[in-house]
Amino acid sequence: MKTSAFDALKERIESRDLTIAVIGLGYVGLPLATAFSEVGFRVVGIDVDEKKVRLVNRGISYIEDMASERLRSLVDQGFLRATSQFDALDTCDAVSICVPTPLRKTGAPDISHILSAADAIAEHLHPGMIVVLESTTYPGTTTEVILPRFHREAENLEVGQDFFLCFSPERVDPGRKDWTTKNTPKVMGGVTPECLRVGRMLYESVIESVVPVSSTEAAELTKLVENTFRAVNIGLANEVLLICDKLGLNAWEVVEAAGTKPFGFMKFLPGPGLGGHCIPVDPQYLSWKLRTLGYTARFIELATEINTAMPKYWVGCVQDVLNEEGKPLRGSNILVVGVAYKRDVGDLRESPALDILTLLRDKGAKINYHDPYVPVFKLDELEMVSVADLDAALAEADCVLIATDHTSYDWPALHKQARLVVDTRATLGQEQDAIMRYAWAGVRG
Ligand code: SAJ
Repeated sequence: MKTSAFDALKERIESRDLTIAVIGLGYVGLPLATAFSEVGFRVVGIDVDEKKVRLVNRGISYIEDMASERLRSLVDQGFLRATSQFDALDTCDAVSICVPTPLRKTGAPDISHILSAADAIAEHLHPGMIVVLESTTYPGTTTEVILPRFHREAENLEVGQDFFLCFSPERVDPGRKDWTTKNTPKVMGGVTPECLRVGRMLYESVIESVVPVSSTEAAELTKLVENTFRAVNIGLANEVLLICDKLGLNAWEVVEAAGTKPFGFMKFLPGPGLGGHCIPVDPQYLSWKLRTLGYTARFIELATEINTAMPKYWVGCVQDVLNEEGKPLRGSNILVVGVAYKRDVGDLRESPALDILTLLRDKGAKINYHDPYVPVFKLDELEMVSVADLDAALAEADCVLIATDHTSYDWPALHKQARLVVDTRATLGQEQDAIMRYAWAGVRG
């Protein structure tokens, strides 16, 4: 009797006699490719970025929380290789798509990377193949966008019978060491029950807990709910800051005190705004999809309004403290400490520090920054370099704005060296005010 595609895949997954393609070798794809090859699968990483391909094939990791040694041994043993050529898919029976899903300038989803990957897979789709989309996207992408592309190219192949299609959202928290690809529970939905069964078999060979849901749409929405939960609660934390500003109270003191409640409360802290390529972006995928259905996701819209207004609030704080010294912001030396979107990472994507620097520059301030994780970057057309001598920069600054609380800084020392500090991260703990004033003895005597 002819072995079904399902049985053939099941057998090859169990015997590890399977080559897996991971499309997109970023902070999600490379750890996933590594995890699959560590349990014995042959893995082909596919990325359009030749530099990433070269580094992987030389066993050099460009992901902050992955050691090169781990990568090198897998590459040397022949378990893992990278290429920019999609025809490698001809020898692959499993494909995980881990490509970026940013926003367009209009604020609408940009799933162009998913479409390119889907079209490439469609050209190489063959019986006994399983495809798992991991990229965060709006509900319906898998069945309404990807599946029709596959059917168009391979009309004779039936999903759930000849090939299998699932959605399983990534849950990588960049910089985190305790929760990894292997031990973070993974939600998965299949286009058909057979798709889900095959997807679970494949992923359970490398991930400790796979959480099945009833459809790919449910899995797509689950991810968006996770990140919308964070964006809305961070928006609430930032509104608590605005409320405390009106009441003359310290927002961190209040939030930390609320955080002592052992149940029914989850602590989020005020900050400079919302950064990263996930939390500011993913909720927009959900609100965009709902608008096409004639519904306004009001919590998402309100959280976005508050979070995106924070850079302007903090620049206003700098203006106010300088004003009390009789100094205009125009012409003042402002040092921004930390520009990455969150502590202990070097990622600048959507970082609110960039908005703060732009606002300061547009108001005529002389801007500088220091960030050990970001040696250089472009602010529009202006190339900015992290100041080499932090002590000297602190001495010259009329005001310091702390935007990212990297753990490498000696915060009490930095505060002592600064003349004025506007601290968006309460780096001295909640007993301090967000706006600190120090008479610098060396100047005033
Ligand atoms: N932020 C605050 N206050 C807070 C928490 C965060 O202002 O209380 C800011 C951060 O500074 C940062 C932004 O919000 O600019 C996003 O922070 P994040 O901690 O959510 O960091 P991400 O985007 O790197 O990672 C998140 C994951 N984070 C956590 O679960 C803690 C998780 O939501 C997703 O797995 C991941 O995005 C993703 O890839 O979707």
